[in-house]
Amino acid sequence: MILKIIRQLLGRLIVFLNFACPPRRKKRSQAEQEKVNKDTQKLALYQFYLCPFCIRVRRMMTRLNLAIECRDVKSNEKHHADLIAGGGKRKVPCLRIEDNGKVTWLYESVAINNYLTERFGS
Ligand SMILES: N[C@@H](CCC(=O)N[C@@H](CS)C(=O)NCC(=O)O)C(=O)O
Repeated sequence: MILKIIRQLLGRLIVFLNFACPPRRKKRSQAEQEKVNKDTQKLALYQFYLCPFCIRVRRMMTRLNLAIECRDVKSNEKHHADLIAGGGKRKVPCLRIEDNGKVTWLYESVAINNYLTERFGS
């Protein structure tokens, strides 16, 4: 119970710090950004709003200027069920990647950030 409260408070503090110190957004030409926006429609981040590891990924999304849909697993039962059915476990963050009809579920914030940086960072 106490641990849960501490986790909640810490999560809120990190959300606030993230809000107060947002990363600088990557700038692209309009054509490049449109292409990136199209590509990111095939991605979805399964997450909790207050999870520090999810905030780490959301910051990277802001830094790389990526409009990836965030699907909250705590407040939405369908997203929760989809994560478990597709990814295999209730752990966030998890990035759902659709590529030519094939779906991959990528866990671990560092692995997700590496993937996003490699794909959209240049
Ligand atoms: N090493 C992982 C840690 C992820 C993690 O611990 N996520 C927690 C939320 S902060 C989680 O999914 N816990 C499962 C649960 O609460 O059911 C990462 O960097 O992504």
